Amino acid sequence: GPAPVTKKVQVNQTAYVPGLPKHATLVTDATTPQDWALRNSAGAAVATGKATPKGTDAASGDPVQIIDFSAYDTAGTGYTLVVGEDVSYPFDIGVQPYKDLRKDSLAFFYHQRSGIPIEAQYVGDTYARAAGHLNVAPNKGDDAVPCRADLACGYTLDVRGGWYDAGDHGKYVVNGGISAWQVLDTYERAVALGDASALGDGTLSIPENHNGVPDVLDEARWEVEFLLRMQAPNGMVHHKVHDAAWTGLPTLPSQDPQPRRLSAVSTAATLNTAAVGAQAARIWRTIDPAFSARALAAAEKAYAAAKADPNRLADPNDGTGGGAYNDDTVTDEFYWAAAELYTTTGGAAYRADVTGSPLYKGKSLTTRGFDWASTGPLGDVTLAVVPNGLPPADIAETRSAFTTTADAHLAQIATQGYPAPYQTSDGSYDWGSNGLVANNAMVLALASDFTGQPKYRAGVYETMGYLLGRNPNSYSYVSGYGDQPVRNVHHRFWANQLDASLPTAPPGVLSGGPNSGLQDPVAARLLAGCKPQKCFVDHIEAYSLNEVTVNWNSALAWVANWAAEKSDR
Ligand code: 9MR
Repeated sequence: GPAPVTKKVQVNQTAYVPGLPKHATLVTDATTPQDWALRNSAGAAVATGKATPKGTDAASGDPVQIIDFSAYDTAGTGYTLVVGEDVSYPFDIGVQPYKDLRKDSLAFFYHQRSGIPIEAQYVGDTYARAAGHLNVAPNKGDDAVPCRADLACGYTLDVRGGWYDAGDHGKYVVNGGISAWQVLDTYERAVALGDASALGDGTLSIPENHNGVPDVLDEARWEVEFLLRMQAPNGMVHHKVHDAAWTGLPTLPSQDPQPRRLSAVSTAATLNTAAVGAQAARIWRTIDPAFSARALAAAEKAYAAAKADPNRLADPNDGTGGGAYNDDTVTDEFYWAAAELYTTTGGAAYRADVTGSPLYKGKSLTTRGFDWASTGPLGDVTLAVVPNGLPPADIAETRSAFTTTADAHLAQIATQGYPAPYQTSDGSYDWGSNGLVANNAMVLALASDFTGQPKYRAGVYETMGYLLGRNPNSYSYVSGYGDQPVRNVHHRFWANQLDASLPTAPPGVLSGGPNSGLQDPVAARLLAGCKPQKCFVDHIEAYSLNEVTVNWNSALAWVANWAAEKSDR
């Protein structure tokens, strides 16, 4: 692909929304305010001004000034910002990219489906591929997977289906859970607090788009069914299923020759299935009562099993052929599962577990954000959004925990050169920082829903701007969006960088983003000494920086759907 370009004028490469603040970042050693001009697509200056010096930005190390062109509000395409000889990437003033991204970000999940052919009629010839893991040689099926030899479970499980986690072909209950939950919550939040009319049947290009059920639910159900299949006879749930050994890049799902293996059950996986099973049970209560009942029975059985076996932690060293996804704190998974079960059933025992949890009323919300290992806030979202029988004062307190955290995000953005709501204690950027940033944008969005205050809505689009190009690397971290999008994400099929006959990622896929831990050999070789936000390279082998996963795209999809819904307001 083209050589990477780092601009001096960093913009959201897709669109600034009419009526909202519009900011860009100028990288300059100058200490006096610099003159900028906004040019339209014909090259005429339509606005000018002076940038505001901000000094050296902590997260990027860049000396920056902020350009504020909020006053200009004429919709159009092909605008650029110009400072001296430096010209930004072009951008729109408009809303269409957010409407497109709502669908493209959800389309990712169909591409990631296991156990079903990905058909050209839905994705075009470029992205069509054969089904993976259905026991068609050389592939091994997921229909009768034995446990790892040392576990000696004495049974096999049919765990076909679900979504591949990421660039690999593993399927992990811990991580599948948050991802399915967030896709489902995109719908639940729209029904409860917003507008679900753009999420109906026929809105996505998937096989189920004429079955009378909202497509976003059909897509999530593909994963929920998998989470239910991972349940052992005793109610505990297997942590994950994946290859016995890592495969190389590229490898199509249907060409993966490795044997498949179940890892041990874990309390965390069991609670993920309990949480999502309970959530699915209420969503499908009238749509498909039989599925709803099956999901609830599995969820209740899982929760009881987890309570009886509360410390069965996943093995941190079980990382051969798939990720470990180990997590040594499950207080948050217990809280999340209890919150979902209480919301669905109103049961007194679940209620006691919710209100008795140390995490109750938003106590686990942090400015780092939530992820597959810290799921307490998912329970808070449900309790704050979906009608339930808790005291109104408690629900109000939970909601105010979101606005307090959102205020901290806005305060941070105000200090930054590039708007990335995300704070760790030491300033480091974690593996999957873009997923955390997107989840923090979800907190801003919920604060907007709860209060109606415009500052939170503006913060969501500012954050989208960071993900879509206003960052020190001049990358849109979303494939297919902007003039310099990521093109070489870590993926075994979208491996065009290694094999020109294979595609690049389809539009709407979020790269993991900067990771100051430099946890792969390419990152270690190319980025020693990098400032946190600059620890990034668009390289297919840089799996600790540039992989894609279901949990990061579920965060993107949630926020993109919110942004699309709110863009016309
Ligand atoms: O997203 C996960 C990140 O939080 C962890 O730090 C990292 C190392 O354990 O693993 C990430 O998850 C990967 C998983 O283990 C395997 N599939 C790809 C995932 C994304 O890189």
